[in-house]
Amino acid sequence: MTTLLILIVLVLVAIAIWQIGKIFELSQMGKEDDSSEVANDEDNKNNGYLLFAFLVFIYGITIFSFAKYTKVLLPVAASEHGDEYDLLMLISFVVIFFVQTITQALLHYFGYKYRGKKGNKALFYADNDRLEFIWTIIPVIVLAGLIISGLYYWTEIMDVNDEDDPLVVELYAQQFNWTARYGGADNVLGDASVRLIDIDRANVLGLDESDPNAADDVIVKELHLPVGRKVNFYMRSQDVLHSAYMPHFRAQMNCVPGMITQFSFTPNITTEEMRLNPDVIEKVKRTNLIRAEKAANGDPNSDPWVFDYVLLCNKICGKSHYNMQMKIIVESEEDYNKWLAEQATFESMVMSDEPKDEMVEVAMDSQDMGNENTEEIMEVESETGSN
Ligand SMILES: [Cu+2]
Repeated sequence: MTTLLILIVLVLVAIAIWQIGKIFELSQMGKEDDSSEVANDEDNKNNGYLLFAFLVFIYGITIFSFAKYTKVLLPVAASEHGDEYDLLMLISFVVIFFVQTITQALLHYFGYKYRGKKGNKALFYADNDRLEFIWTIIPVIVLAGLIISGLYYWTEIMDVNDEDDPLVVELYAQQFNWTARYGGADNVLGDASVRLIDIDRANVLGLDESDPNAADDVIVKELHLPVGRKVNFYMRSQDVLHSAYMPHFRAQMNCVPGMITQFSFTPNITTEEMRLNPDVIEKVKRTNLIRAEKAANGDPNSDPWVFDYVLLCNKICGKSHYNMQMKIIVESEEDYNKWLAEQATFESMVMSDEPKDEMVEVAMDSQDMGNENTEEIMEVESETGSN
């Protein structure tokens, strides 16, 4: 409320100043030479120089951004297609950077050179076929190259097929957490539908208990992937649009309620290896410096951070969207198999009468997560006193 009142006061003050200016202008009318309102050569020259000042400003801010912020970019891609993806990005950036640097300089220089001068008359120049040909054909060639190579990589990356015995994983999105499901020993996902979700029986993903493929499915809250093996992801959403975003693997796919979307990639750098990457080491160091400062002030979330791959939600899906994530661990085939063997199957948790504590925990987690975060947000809101 206070903010609104201050804003209204500021607007009223601005209007008052403007009106006073108007009155002053009117009172000066006829007293002096009216031509003071028309730009003269001196004004045009000053504006020409200001163009150069602006040019220096945009080049300066570009250089500054490169120097200061390139370090926050993602480290090297951890998937096989990632290098191609990054190359495409790099080519696009180089082309845009080159063209914009030159055109901005020309634009501002000509703005200065052909500034208004008393007695100068514009040249009537209808057209020039050769010039038009040049500035049409160059963008055509460059854009066609970008688009064709982009299409080539796109079809390659988006081709989800069953070649090379891919690992099958389902990513299940809901407000505000992720659940992963493995096909189990047969590597085939059992049928599932949101209509079959039974929280009391801890069937959180709505697996079809009559489908024999569902029995050995493994449902987990942490995604483990064997390095060097292709993974086919199948995404589902329970409620609203989410997007499974795995930035380190240069992978993203929307999760749409009522349909299954898919993406495929082969992770090629393990978590342990990535932690030794110089860029990652630097990033961890910088982050932990900030965290140490927070710890000194007694702020929350100040524990030292260790790098991990992460699955994020990249569609604003509600209050706790910002914290909708799941840890991804890329490890050797051996470690992966060991981990998977330790996980309980759907059958042992839900379909049999065995104790199903762990599964209930997963269900409880799913229920709680949103609430916890909601409380956090409300706390932050009340602290900052926003309204
Ligand atoms: Cu989401």
